[in-house]
Amino acid sequence: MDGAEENTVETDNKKGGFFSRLKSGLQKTRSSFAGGIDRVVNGPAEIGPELWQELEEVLLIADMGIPTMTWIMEELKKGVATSLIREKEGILNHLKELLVRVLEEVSAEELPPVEGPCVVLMIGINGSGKTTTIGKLAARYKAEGQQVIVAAGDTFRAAATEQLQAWAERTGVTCVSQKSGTDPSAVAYDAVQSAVTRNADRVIVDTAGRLQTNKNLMEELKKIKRVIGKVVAGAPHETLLVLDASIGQNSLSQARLFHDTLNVDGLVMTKLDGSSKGGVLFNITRELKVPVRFIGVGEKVDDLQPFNPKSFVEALFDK
Ligand SMILES: Nc1nc2c(ncn2[C@@H]2O[C@H](COP(=O)(O)OP(=O)(O)O)[C@@H](O)[C@H]2O)c(=O)[nH]1
Ligand SMILES: [Mg+2]
Repeated sequence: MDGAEENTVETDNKKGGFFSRLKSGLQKTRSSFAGGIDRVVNGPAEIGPELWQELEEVLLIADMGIPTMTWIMEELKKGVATSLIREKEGILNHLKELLVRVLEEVSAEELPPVEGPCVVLMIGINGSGKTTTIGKLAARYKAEGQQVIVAAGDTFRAAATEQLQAWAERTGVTCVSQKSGTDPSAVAYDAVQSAVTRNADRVIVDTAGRLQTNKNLMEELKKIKRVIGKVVAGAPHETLLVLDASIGQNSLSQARLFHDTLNVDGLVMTKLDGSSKGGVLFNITRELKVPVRFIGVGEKVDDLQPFNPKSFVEALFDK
């Protein structure tokens, strides 16, 4: 652990258990993945084919995916060949460094300052956690002193609008909505327009998530993007794809579809608390070259955390 990392973890702890919440949120992945690595490294097999095979299995069970698993295994073997890794215990540290490297290669850039409201578009399939994440984000930005407007762009299901309204009420932000069945781009347009008029700092637009293979949905989302861009130049400033970690590798093909059509800027990985397949996060980052911006580790308002590669890997392996 280097100095900077120590510092992060320490600050996290001072901030009232940010790190320990991350740790407990990752419980299932921790026990299958970190626990599995631990068993292999402390098991009877010495460095060699048997040990490598055991490690491969652990990586695959955590849904790391074959390309990422293969890369990690090659790097570990290289580490042994160049004597960077001299004993089994060295494998763990090297593995941690590799995992951080995967995540940091595509780390998120700070958004340049925005003229007028910053517009965030949330996309993803039904049930991935869009509306919940918007509620959590709204609360977070409000606490930072921002004036936030949320837009009920999932007009496909009446319950979706009510759900967002409930979050808005609870967090004390404005919700712009129209009756169910309205063109979602009209709702988005209204919300961004009203943010300009009121000088609001941020607009977060919810969207529908009927099956991603449905071409209409992609067209609908593209239209929302276009319409928003007509109100505020450069908007949406951020398009965030929300993915459910509990579905593991299936979220990669989903992510590809959305990214190909809509050019995703960042990922929100939800339900890490209910998943033992958290390893998928490494594979998606590496395959898509899109950074994870936030992770969801529970259903409560403060169960959304900005993503930090070092803290994430540290929390996965922390005893
Ligand atoms: N355990 C857990 N549940 C979550 C998380 N994020 C969302 N959910 C739940 O997932 C379900 C679907 O979320 P919702 O926001 O309605 O998804 P949407 O259809 O994409 O808008 C709800 O029951 C949420 O409470 C998370 O990080 N952890
Ligand atoms: Mg929703």
